[in-house]
Amino acid sequence: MTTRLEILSDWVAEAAELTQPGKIHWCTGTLDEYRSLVQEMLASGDLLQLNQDHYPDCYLHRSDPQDVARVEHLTFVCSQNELDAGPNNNWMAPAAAKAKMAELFAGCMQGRTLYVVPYCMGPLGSVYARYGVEITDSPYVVINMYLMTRMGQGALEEIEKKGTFIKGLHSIGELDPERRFIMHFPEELTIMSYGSGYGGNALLGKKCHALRIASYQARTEGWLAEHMLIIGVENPQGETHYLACAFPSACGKTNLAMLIPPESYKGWKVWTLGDDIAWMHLDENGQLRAINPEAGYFGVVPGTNRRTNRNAYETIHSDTIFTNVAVTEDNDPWWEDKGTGTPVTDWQGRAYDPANGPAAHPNSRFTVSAKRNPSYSELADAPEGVPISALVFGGRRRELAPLVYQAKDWAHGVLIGASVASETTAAASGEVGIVRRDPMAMKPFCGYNFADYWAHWLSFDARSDKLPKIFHVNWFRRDAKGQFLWPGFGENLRVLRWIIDRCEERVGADESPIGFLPTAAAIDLTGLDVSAEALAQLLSVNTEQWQVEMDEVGKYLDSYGDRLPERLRAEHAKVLQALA
Ligand code: OXD
Ligand code: MN
Repeated sequence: MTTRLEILSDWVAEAAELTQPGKIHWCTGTLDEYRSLVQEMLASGDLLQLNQDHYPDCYLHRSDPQDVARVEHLTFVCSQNELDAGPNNNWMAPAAAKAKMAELFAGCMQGRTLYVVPYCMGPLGSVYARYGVEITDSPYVVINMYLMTRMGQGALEEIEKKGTFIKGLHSIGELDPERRFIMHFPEELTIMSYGSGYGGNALLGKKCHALRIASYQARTEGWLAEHMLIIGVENPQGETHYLACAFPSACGKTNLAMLIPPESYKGWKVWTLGDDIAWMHLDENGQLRAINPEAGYFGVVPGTNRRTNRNAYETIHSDTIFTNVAVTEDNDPWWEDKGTGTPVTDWQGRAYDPANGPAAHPNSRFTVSAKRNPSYSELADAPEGVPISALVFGGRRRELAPLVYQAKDWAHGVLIGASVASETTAAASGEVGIVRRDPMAMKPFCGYNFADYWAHWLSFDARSDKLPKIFHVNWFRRDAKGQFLWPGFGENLRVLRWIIDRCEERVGADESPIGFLPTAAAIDLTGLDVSAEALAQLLSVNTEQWQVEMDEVGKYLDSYGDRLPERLRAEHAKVLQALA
């Protein structure tokens, strides 16, 4: 197979000339192709077979121990003008970045196969879908792209019709952290990634294309590419509302995306449309509609069990690629808090010894098709997407942020999004409990200057009077003894219910300087062991703490200098004034 699209065949020829592969393989995206790549990887030791009776068609990949996570310090946005990348990105001049990458890529695929992976982000043929081609020398990347995107012949045909696509060149190189860079050239719709085989660094459709490049395109084309899950919440009357929610890492995003309603919520159902990324467009009526550009999940494994996320737990019992988990005596995959089994071999393939740390890497992952999820919504494949009723921001805050509050209007909601912050957890290296600013949960993923990004968000209320309402949630508030005040997980549906009732104007609210709060009786506590006092604490606003917070937010916004939109500054001033 090859292509009739000259710019594509020329680019592949140019990449081959540079990287000197032994072979070129154009991916068709069939199940047979997937299976034969799996067989080759089993033969080469790149994949290990797991217990096929317990975990049919599940495999384990062990990555290089130095290559287990995204590398933000090696990730660059190479716009012509440094200011366009903004203080939120690492920047390198495009010419210097290209020279550096050309040196690294020179001859790097000798003796390897160069795979050409045409892929589609979003339902194939949807007006909201966008296309890309990843060139890679990693069969692990190819099989992950098969599960995570609509890849192969169908995507290629659409690319040939359109004549444009995002170019992504990737090589695992020597897997040397000293020779590793993830470069984005938003103005040229190009990505170059060298030296890592890991998830967000190497599956270029995900963070690199669907967030960094897409956020840049979205700004020029008038839409939003966001780090948000998408869910449908169906009530016993059969009405479904769609919500898009942004959370920094370690805030339970995948769990919320696959929420199972509590016992007392008979007749309620939560449908998953996406667990990580939402692309949102205004339709001709001014309704914001969302699609999930992805077709699969690349989720964190540790902590997944029947209680925390039964849907994910069931989803990953077949047709799953595990990366960096441990294995049991039965050759089953194992991870911390799985709730069953005992590890015998750790993620690096060593006999398990607690002295070496956790058995599964804390950032070990599952890759699986979204269609395997018991709560998968068929509308994830709808070309027109789903209408969004509410946008929800969240963070992990032991104090300060109430369980839920609502923005006063769109511009105030943009300020709330820009102020998102979360405490670091033990899951990442570094100090625990430090508050990090992560606007819209996009800090590592916005492909241009945050100041321009906020201006873009602010521009939407001039274009529509039917925009979603904006909310902020915090599942992690604690009492004076350090105990969580809210049980979280499935019980979070009680909060989503209030959010939906507000969107439908079915309940009133208390106005406070930071936004609208639920009245004391508005959060349903039936069958829940949360006292009225605990709920009052969960919903309380400490003015002094909020003044300190807003001062911090002000300093953070000021670090964007002149480019910061006046309107955002004015929103900030309004909240400060209300607190005074
Ligand atoms: C992810 C992330 O892997 O946000 O989804 O880091
Ligand atoms: Mn993510």
